[in-house]
Amino acid sequence: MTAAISYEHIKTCRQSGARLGRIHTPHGVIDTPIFMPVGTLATVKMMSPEELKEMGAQIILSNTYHLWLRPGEDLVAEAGGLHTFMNWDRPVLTDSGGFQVFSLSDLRDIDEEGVRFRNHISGERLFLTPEKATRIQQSLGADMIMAFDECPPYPASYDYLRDSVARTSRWAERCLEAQAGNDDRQALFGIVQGGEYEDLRRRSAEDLVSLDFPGYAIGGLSVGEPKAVMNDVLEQTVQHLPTDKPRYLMGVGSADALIDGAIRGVDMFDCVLPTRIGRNGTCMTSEGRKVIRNAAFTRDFRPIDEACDCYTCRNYTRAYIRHLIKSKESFGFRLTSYHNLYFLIELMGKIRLAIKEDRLLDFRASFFEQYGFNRP
Ligand code: PRF
Ligand code: ZN
Repeated sequence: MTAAISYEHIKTCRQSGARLGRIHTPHGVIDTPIFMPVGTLATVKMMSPEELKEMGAQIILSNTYHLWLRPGEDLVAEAGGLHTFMNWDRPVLTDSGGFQVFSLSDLRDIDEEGVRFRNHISGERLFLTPEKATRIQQSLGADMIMAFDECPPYPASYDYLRDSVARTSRWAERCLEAQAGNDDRQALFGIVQGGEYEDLRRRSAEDLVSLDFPGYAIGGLSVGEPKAVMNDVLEQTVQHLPTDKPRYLMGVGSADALIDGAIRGVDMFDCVLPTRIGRNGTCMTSEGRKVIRNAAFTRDFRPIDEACDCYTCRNYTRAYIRHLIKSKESFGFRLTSYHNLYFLIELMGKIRLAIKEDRLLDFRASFFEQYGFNRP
């Protein structure tokens, strides 16, 4: 059996401990640490695959939960899989649906077998299990797929989290069984949970590592806990993960958290943040976030970020983009989404260069200074 992916470690930053590497996948190689734009419904909202390539996106993420409900995994498989269906020939990762069931559906009911809930579109009763989530992801055909986990709300009690971690470990084992024979085509990641408790995180990581996944995700963070808690949990969780497999911090995409995650040894990140706040008229810039809808920009004929050389910043002004966004013109949403994604992709490139040159802590200090510590 050959593995679908492999992690190639290039070097560790002598100043910060961050890792520079590459992940080899069936659809090509990605440089790590990396940010993955989110294409929930087999499209990164407002962006064509050509635009994503132009801005330097190397991999995108999509969602099992949404594609299962619409258009259905069988249709995607009939099209030839997610890559062909959406005309994206670079790597893809799918999330398992665990998190989306908890955040989107109501009336969910968890037991050992799986999660019963109502479809957030039609109200229909549905049931998702580790086996089903794995099979759906096999039909979708992403390069990297995720185990079906429970992401408990924050805060949750120690007793609840302890039982939840144990169940997530049993579910991870069932996902691996459902994945048997498919390992050479898709890499299944285990997801570490355990809330803010050090011993539970450790137990979760050790359970999953003993099952020998080709990659590990860190879930249950960025769910409302203070940033310092996230960084502490990350720091200690990563210690229990193998150094020869990729580590993926799920649902994290603010500029400061990407830097702080990389410093703690994370290789992969994803988040809807850049596209979501972009459609809302907010831009990430080298000077912190700018709410481009604000009246202050009415007559501002400078680019969104004077330090940015993206398509949006080379061609359009704050005043024009503000006008488009206020008029709800889709071109405005496209321009802000493009800029925000470009900003994070460029940031990851700068992080990788700083790791290569052993100066990621210096980079962090100057970035935070310019960005404004309290304006992540
Ligand atoms: N589990 C899964 N997907 C996720 C999360 C998780 O805990 C998170 C938490 N930030 C985002 N996406 N399966
Ligand atoms: Zn720009």
